[in-house]
Amino acid sequence: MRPAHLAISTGRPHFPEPLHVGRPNIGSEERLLQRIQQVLDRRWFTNLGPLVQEFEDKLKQTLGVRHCIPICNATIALEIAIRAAELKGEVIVPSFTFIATAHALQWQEITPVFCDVQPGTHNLDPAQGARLITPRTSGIIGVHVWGKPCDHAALQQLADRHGITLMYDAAHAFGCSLHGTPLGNFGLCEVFSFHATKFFNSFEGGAIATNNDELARKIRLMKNFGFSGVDQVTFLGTNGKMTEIAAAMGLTGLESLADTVAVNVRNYTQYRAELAQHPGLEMIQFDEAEDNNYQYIVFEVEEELTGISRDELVQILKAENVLARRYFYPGCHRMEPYCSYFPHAGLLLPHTERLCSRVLVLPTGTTVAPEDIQAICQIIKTALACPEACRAILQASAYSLAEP
Ligand code: T4K
Repeated sequence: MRPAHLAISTGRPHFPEPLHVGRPNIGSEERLLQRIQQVLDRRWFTNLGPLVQEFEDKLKQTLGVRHCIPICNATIALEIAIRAAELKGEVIVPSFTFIATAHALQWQEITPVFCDVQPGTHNLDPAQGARLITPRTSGIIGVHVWGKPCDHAALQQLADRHGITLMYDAAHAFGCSLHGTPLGNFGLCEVFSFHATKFFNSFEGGAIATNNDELARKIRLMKNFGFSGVDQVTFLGTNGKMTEIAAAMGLTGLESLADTVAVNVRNYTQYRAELAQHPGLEMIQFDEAEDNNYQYIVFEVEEELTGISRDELVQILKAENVLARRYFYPGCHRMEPYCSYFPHAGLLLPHTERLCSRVLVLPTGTTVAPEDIQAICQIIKTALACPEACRAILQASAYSLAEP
């Protein structure tokens, strides 16, 4: 059988324009523009303006947490949280995460010690974490990958046993819960990302949620150069402030959060109905008793069953103008500077290595229509129906994973 209808055969992509993972959701453009007009009229653009304060209040209410401090992005938020928590030496983190988690440590000359993940959840494995603790370990940063909560009970127990700090990179996890409690309430603090590609965004942005008043006090100082009064600096600080325009976008997005999640659920359900029964395509599952944001459509591609690799599927989709992603390929431990520091780290990370070669993330969000998903699934099904022919065409053609 030949893949007669695929672009790798015809040269004509199904989608005339690229369909991206991570296309931003906007909410009401009218409300956003009203808020931006107010910002311009007020001529108060940053430095804890009224919209940032309102955003902070709404975030706190949404999460039911004592403090949720808006920051210019989640990477700076992680750096500030790490410094405020006085982490040093070594910190245990997964390698299966966006590079920012590791960089936020290394930037402060703290060594990220890469821990493997559990194959079912894609989250930090507490049992391996326990084996990585040394006298230099000061903390653990769990990452709620895809918004799925880490095994908090086991990680907290581990941290308590060794007298070290537990915090979370909750970049993916706004609007998600564990045992009915919103993420943002666990560990010493949790860091959210409101980057444009997140289901809820403030163009760029992030926030640090904590129930610890003293930590919150330090974070507020640190994100504003350490200023504790006019002309008075009492702390080493940086510029982590969120702008009014970012808060305008965040406030607008919060108003339509439930609608955005509803679209994500619809898309998730459609992908699952179309593809999840296919041997070798395993879709990431969420605990439906919890709140989930369903912002990532994640499949694991098992080549032994599909006959086609994840990377070949990405190439086939790319030819059709569907820009699927291979998050978090190749894993932090295979990127600089970590691969130079720890060239053999992969030996301790078998599940991470396996996931990095199998995970396929497909487009979702409010810009993706049901008919788009139907077409994407049809492309995948066609490719899976004739893997050998697809591979032969790919090998003989110019299609590649390299950037255009
Ligand atoms: N921790 C974790 C676990 C994270 O996942 C992240 C961020 C962070 C920490 C750090 O948070 P921030 O400091 O960024 O707040 C993207 C995002 O840039 C990054 O924020 C996100 N994780 C990561 C998972 O995805 P890339 O390298 O994939 O970005 P890029 O430019 O390739 O964009 C992704 C897709 O989104 C493309 O297909 C294009 C599309 N896109 C992107 C932008 C910016 C749009 O359609 N419109 C846009 O405005 O990292």
